[in-house]
Amino acid sequence: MSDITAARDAALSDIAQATSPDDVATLTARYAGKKGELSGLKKQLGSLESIDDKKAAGAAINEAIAAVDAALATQRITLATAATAARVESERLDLTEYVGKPARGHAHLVTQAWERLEDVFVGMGFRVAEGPEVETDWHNFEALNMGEGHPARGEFDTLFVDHSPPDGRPGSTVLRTHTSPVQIRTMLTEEPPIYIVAPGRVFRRDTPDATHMPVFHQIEGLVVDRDISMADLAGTIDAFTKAFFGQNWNSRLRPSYFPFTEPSAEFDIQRPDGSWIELGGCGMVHPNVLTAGGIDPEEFSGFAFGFGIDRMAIMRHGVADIREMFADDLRFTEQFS
Ligand code: FA5
Repeated sequence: MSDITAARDAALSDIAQATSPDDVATLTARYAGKKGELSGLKKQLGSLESIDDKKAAGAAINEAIAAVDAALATQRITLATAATAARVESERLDLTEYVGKPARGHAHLVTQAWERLEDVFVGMGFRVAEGPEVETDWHNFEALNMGEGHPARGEFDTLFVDHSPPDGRPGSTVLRTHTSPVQIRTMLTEEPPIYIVAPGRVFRRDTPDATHMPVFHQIEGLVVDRDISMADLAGTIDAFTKAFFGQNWNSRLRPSYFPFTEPSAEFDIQRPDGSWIELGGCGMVHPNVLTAGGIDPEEFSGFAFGFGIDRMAIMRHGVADIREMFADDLRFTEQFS
């Protein structure tokens, strides 16, 4: 009986000193179960002579096993709970900095201008269209009356994409340099009358300065219908200027050149300080472009325009430098909620 008590006490003492769930697992293997040290004592029962002694010793071994099992179970739960608590504590994130200061974000200035532009043009009867940012050379240049080697291609500092489907020629895939390829995609999929605007992101190898970014945004406009004239273009741009900037803002069209429009013009707007800034190009869609879009230039005519959205945003809010909008300085951003 004293061997049984000693074995039980030794086991209980080991269990009490366990410091981790792994320790408990090791002690369970050692003391519990049929192969455990306490069950092993049963082998010695045969050496006892009296039946009563055997019964008493067998009962004492079973009690010892029960006591050890209970101690193991308790220790397992205690240590597992402690381990979980320690892990939770170590993974805790300190969020107190934000408590009590729930700041609501707002759309970026460019997004605000983009959405407002869509609203103004949708209000004038236009539909919103879109096209991919990775374009084929054909849609970005060729179909817009800028065949290979056309000098006007040099005006767009083009970024080329290494991977070159669909025809596999080096340089046949570009990051679109303007939103004008959406004109072609729209003409190829829709019958006139067409009245669309296509806002989107465009890319050029331009060095950032006060009015240029290498990644910027344009909104393209395209109208194709019967008897569309330059007067419709001028009237649309004037109505747009007043709706977007306000009744007191002035704009002007200046003769210019784009391969995809004829005649072409540049659209400038006057800042409150009297200075002018170029916002975009426009003109009557060139017959070659209508033909590339599958439209008969004898039957239909149209106008198109492409404005810089980022420049519109800085104009509207009197921001001196376009780069300010992308510096992510909260002191700047928070002024435009
Ligand atoms: C074009 O991109 C023509 N596709 C516009 C067009 C469309 C003409 C339809 C005729 C018919 P341009 O390269 O001038 O044209 O760019 C148009 C406008 O985008 C500019 O007036 C300017 O407002 C803006 N822009 C051009 N480059 C940048 C730049 N690097 N960063 C910010 N805005 C720019």
